[in-house]
Amino acid sequence: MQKAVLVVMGSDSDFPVMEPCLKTLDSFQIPYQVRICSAHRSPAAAARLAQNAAGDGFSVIIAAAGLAAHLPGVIAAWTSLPVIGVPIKTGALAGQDALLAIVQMPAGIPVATVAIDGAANAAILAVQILAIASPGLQTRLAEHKAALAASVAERQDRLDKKIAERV
Ligand code: RP5
Repeated sequence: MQKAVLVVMGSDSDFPVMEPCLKTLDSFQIPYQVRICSAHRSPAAAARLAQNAAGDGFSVIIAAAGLAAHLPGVIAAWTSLPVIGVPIKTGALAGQDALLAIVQMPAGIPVATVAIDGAANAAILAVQILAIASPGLQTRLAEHKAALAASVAERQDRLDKKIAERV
């Protein structure tokens, strides 16, 4: 598969939160690469990574960072690929700082921001972007939604049983 996702995180300390992102991409059989890169500690490398991403064959970038989380915005500044930002819950403000830093991009440079620690949703959004040009991925996304609907029906069954046991 030609199209792929570049997953960038500000530190290896972000990896535990980002593992569901990789698992979700795996479940859709999406090829990806993971790079550690910091807007503050390695700004030149961050710029290079973003500038080269399209030429390296990537179609979507997921960028995760905590604290004063400039990484997704800096990446978005250096590429025209869609960038999905994941605010990481860490530090004194528990991810609220990262959420606001990532979501409040000035007009002209968007970052599609998911919830604090929303790693799995970042992956699904990336798959949805790739699926625009892939009927196969569209089918897999439809199956994903059907599985979600089935899980709600199972929850209803479990709740019905619990309520019946009470009386
Ligand atoms: C951010 O600072 C990283 O994305 C991470 O969430 C946070 C803390 O990084 P470390 O000090 O653990 O490397 O740049």
